[in-house]
Amino acid sequence: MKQIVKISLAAVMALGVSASAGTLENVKKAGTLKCGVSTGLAGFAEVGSDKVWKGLDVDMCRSVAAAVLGDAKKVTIVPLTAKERFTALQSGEVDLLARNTTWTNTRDTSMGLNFAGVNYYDGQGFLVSKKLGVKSAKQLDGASVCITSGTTTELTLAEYFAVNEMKYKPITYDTADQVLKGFEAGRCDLITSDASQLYSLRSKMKNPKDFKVLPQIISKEPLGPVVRQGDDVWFNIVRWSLNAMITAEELGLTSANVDSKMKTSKNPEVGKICGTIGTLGANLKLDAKWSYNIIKQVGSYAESFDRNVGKKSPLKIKRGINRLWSDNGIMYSPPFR
Ligand SMILES: N[C@@H](CCC(=O)N[C@@H](CS)C(=O)NCC(=O)O)C(=O)O
Repeated sequence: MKQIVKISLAAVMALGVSASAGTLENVKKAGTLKCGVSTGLAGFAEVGSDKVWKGLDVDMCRSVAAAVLGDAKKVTIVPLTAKERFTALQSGEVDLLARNTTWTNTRDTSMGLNFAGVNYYDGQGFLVSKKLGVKSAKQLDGASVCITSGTTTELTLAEYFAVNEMKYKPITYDTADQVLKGFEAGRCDLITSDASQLYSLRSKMKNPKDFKVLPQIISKEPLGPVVRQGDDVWFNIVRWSLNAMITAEELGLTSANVDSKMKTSKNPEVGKICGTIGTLGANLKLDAKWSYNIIKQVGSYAESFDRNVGKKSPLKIKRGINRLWSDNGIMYSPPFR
C-alpha cells in the first residue's frame, strides 16, 4: 500500500513538473519545434516542389530550431487557418506561431500572447482586375470583396468603407487558397489582404498580368512571431533568434561567409554573435553556438528575404521599409552585447 502511494505521488510530481516546465524544456524533450504557419502562402509558408516547407515564416521557425536544437530541420510544421491560429498557440498545440500575423494591441494583451518582434512590415492593400478600370480604392463603392475570416483585414475593411461612406459585400473564406479560387470564379470584384499576400496570390493566378495591386495602403500590418505570455525564457529566445538574422545582415554575415568571417573579423559583435566571445548563449539558456547555427543553417534576414519573397524569388517584392535602418528602412535589431 505504502509503495503504491509512493509511486503515485512520484507520478503526480513528475506530471506537475512537466506541466509547469517551460517551452524550452518541452521543445528540447520533444526534439522538435512545433511551429504554426499559414495553410499555404507563396513566399511565407508553402510546400516546395521537393515537398519541404519553405518561406519567410518557415525560416523564422527554422531559426528558432537552429538556436534551440542546433538543427534548423528539427521543425514540425503545423498549418493553421487565421481562425485556428491563436487557439493552437494558447492550447500548446504549437510552441511558436509564425503565420503572417499582425501585432496589435488586443492580441498582445488580452489574448494572452506576446509578439517577439517583426519579420515583415506590411500594410493592407487591394488587388483588382485591370479590366475593372479602377485607379483608386475610393472608387470601390458597391464592390464585392473576397477576404479571409478571423483577420485584421476583415476589421480594417469594414472601417475603411464606413469612414469613406462606401458600401461593400464581403465574401468570406477560411484560407488563401479558397480566396484565390473564389476570386478566379468571379465571386468577388477584388481581394483585400496584407499587400505581400496579394503578390503571393497574384503569383498563383493563371494570368497575373491581368491584375494589379492598387497604390493605397490602408493600414499598418507589422507581421511577427508570437508566443504565449508567461514564459520569458522562450520569449527571449524567439525575439533574439529574429534579431540574430537582422544583425547578421547588418554585419555582412551570410551562411556562406560566416565561417571565414568568424575567424578573420576584428569586429567584437561578430565574435559575440558567433559565440566565440561573451556569454550571450548562456544568458538565453542556450548553447554558445545558437546564433552561429541560425546564420550558418538559415542565413541572414537579407538571405531569407531575397530567396523567399525578394529578388531571388518569383514574387520579386522590393525590400521597401523592410530594408535595414542603416539603409533607410525600419528593420532594426538591438545590439549583440
Ligand atoms: N495579417 C493579418 C492577415 C493574416 C491572414 O491570415 N491573411 C490571409 C489572407 S490571404 C492569409 O494569409 N491566409 C493564409 C492561409 O489561408 O493560410 C492578420 O494577422 O490578421
